[in-house]
Amino acid sequence: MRLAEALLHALKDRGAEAVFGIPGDFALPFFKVAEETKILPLVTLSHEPGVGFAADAAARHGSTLGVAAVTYGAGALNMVNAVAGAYAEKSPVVVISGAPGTAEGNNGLLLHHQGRTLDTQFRIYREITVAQARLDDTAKAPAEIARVLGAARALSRPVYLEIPRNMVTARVEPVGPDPEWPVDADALAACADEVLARLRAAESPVLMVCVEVRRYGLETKVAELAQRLGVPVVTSFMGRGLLATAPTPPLGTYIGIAGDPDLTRLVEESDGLFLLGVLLSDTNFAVSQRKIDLRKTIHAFDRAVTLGYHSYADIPLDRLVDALLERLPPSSRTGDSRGHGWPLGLAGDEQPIAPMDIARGVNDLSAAHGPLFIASDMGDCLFTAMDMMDAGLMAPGYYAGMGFGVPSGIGAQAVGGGKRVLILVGDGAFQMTGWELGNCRRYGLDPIVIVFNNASWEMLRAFQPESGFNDLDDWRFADAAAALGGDGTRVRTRAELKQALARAWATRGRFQLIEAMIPRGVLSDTLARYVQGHKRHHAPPKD
Ligand code: S1T
Ligand code: MG
Repeated sequence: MRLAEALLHALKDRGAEAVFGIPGDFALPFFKVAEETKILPLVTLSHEPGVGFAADAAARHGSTLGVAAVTYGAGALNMVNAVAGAYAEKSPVVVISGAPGTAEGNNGLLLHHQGRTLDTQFRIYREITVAQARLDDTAKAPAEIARVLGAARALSRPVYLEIPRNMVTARVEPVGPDPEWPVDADALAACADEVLARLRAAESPVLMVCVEVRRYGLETKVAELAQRLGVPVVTSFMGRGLLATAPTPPLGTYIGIAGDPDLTRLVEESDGLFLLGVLLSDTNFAVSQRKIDLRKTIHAFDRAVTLGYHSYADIPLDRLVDALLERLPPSSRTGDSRGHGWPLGLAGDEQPIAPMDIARGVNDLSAAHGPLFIASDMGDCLFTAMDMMDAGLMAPGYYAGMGFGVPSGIGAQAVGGGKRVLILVGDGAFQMTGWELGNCRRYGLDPIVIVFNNASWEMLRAFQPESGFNDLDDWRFADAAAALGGDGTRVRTRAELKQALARAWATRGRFQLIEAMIPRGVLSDTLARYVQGHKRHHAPPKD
């Protein structure tokens, strides 16, 4: 079969659900095969950062591979930030880049889209992907594809494939299965025994879950594990949204000083904290009320399990969870569930809108109609989301890059069987990638988009209130919605917000944009506490 077909079949066999992309002349042959064979649906967007975010979102949403296809140079290099974010947050995005044909570099001319040398792009991507291949050899291509996709799946990080344009239709054998990754069964058994012994010896064990649990598709098993262990479950900040639809959802999200004080105490006073798939990042742990002694935790991450002062290598998370389940009898115990009620009851009055009002309004509708999957950008919208019911949440909670919200929501709905997604985004982030909404109509997508418009880079203002550059202009995003194929409403009061939310929930078939005007300086409670916590940690020394 043709090389591009072999690759597309390999992606589909491994669970990929769509190809997101923007073509260019070096990528036209690949896009032609993708469109004509229909092996995977092709979703084109407007700007490569959006392509990267949408592919990342598809990976996060389906616990599978996401696919981003771009052209050489101008396209691929335009997507670097999104792929770096996927690397940081462990999302297995497969970057497929078109490239000059195998003999095109030989005639002495510089080629368009060439940065420094013809290898520049490959070398840049080597830094932000875990495996790479240039598919320039028909005999080797199938094994190279299996090796690279295998690495994406085993390590749950991005990978890079470059296809010289004359190779797209070259004949190759089909792609075989992923190569095996070594696991020492004895080490796995010893590790599982030791983890259980540690947990049993603890007086107040706690299980914290984070993104790897979702990346490896382990939510159902981990919910079962928590029940059998009989330990309370919390998510990290980055893991927010995990197990949201489990029979016993987590108690809540650990955000140190910014979060629920009881939950913070539970985590920080635990003598058996089991960090399952947890990123040890500043966003997850820097705002601790009391410093957590990480040497006393059990930490499973990146195929290693660390207990105190020693580590087991080559322990995949799924194998660890299986080994723990094998050692524990089923339990009929029902665990502690989210005890703290969600804020409900948005008042329909003439007061201006604060972020918490948006949480209330969303929760009122979620309580009535069932919660939606949430895609959030960085900004106060993400901190506000900590008070929202969700059916899963994705956000750049660690990498903290802006621009993720809108395209990731589009990506999630594109692969989610049409299930509606709620997108939360600040005005600053909307300025970056909000235009991608113009692609919803072509693909029949109808997300609900709430723009937290404070005409401000408000998070930055919170850290540095004296700087005038954080004042943004008022862009009137709602007015642009109709031109982009959706409906837009700008709201200033809680009554208007309530009405707009109800209308958005009731209207299907077009994206619904609610531009919620929030006065500058008004933060969610969580962000206000988070900023205080950070300022305390990073305060300059007193003379
Ligand atoms: N550029 C990109 C791509 N990502 C970033 N996170 C930043 C810059 C820095 C930055 C923040 S927060 C923030 C910026 C510019 C302001 C966000 O403004 P807006 O989207 O309107 O949200 P809000 O007003 O709620 O803050 C971070 C975290 O470093
Ligand atoms: Mg803002």
